[in-house]
Amino acid sequence: MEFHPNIDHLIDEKRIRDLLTRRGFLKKSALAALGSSLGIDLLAANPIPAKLVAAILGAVDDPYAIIGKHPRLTILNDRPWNVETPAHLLDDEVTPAGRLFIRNNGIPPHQVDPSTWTLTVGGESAVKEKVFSLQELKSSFTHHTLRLTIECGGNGRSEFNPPAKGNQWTTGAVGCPEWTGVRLRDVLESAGIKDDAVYIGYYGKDRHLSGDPQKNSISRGVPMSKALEDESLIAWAMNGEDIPPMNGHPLRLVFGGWPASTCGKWLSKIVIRNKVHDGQKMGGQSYRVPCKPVTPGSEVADEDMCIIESMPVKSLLTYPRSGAIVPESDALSVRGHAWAGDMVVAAMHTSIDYGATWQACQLEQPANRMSWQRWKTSINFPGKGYYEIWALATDSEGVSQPMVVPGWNPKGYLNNACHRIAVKVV
Ligand SMILES: Nc1nc2c(c(=O)[nH]1)N[C@H]1C(S)=C(S)[C@@H](COP(=O)(O)O)O[C@H]1N2
Ligand SMILES: [Mo]
Repeated sequence: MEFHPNIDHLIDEKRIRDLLTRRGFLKKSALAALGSSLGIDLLAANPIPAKLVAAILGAVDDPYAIIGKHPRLTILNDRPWNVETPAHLLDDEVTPAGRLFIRNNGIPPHQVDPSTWTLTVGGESAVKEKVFSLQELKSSFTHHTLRLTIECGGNGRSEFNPPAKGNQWTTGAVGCPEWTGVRLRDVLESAGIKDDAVYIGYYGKDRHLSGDPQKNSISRGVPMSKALEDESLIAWAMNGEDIPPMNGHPLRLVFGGWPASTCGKWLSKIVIRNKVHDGQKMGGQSYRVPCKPVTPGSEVADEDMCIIESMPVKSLLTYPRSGAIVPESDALSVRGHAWAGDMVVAAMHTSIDYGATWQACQLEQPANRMSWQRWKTSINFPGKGYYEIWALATDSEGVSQPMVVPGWNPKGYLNNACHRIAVKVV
């Protein structure tokens, strides 16, 4: 049993219908015709019965089949694809392929042939340029499998005021799959790292939205210190299978805890740089925030913007889903995940009185560094009524999530405010 709380970011049937009609996947007239063939007025139905949503999606060019994702993910944009995951669909400890968000900046490569795919390692601070086939990469270096949390720097953008342009991510541009690949460090060292190396940059095989083959959609990177960490991977598998096409098949970089924009998909080249990498979306306002706090709504000069590195502490409440109706007699089991960039999460709390009082939760250790951490608790409500449950994580340096949207910035990055869900106790 569920109700529809207005604090919700969740996609419900109404939002699916709105999305379909607004985005032109399905015209209103087609929806009406489909509805009458199913014996129901779909335009009036609110919510659309869940089992009909699949039928509706099947009746159009199913966007979820095209992108290979769970049909309840939220499509924010289809050119390029930007798709996020409602919090209650992120309940698994290891995020399944169908539930990992998509953040594309350009057009993914159409035909990927792993047998001819190559990775070039070069750049002015590489001793020599090296080219690896996928097979050589797999056979030349030790394999590592790690759970690494990737989160878009713009996750949470929709809550900034004044609003920030860009994909209006709510809470779902995050996931923690299990990645298999080789250490970036091992591969860089095989090419040789010159003493003046300070940064790496990546290039991928997706194309710029304009179609211009000279332009990259994105080409970012990380400082050498991050590149050389044990957990920095060049991965070809996710959850023991090929990486899904929209998430970078056949090869991608994975840096846990940093903006996922550093995790180059459809990876074809890595450059070792003697300066901060200057590829597409490294400069200007992209993936950068004001170096000093600014008044909401200000314009900030490019030279006053700093590159985002390790992401701040954050958590999600993944069970129950917002809108749950709970019997008064039962204690409610609540759970979610928490993560803290390069650090670990040291404590987790929940509140049912808008942050006035907090109760400590059980918190598990990460499976490995930079994996999100499972937290759980049991809540006894003082009586019947409407409640919000707030989740608050604290990192190993004692820094907690803010309860309101923090640090306004022009592009709406780094919103790590507490996640909230609503429940009714009856
Ligand atoms: N080649 C390439 N790599 C890319 C991107 C892209 O558009 N092209 N998007 C980046 C951004 S901004 C993010 S948040 C992550 C998203 O990873 P995902 O789509 O697998 O969730 O990929 C990063 N790597
Ligand atoms: Mo991103």
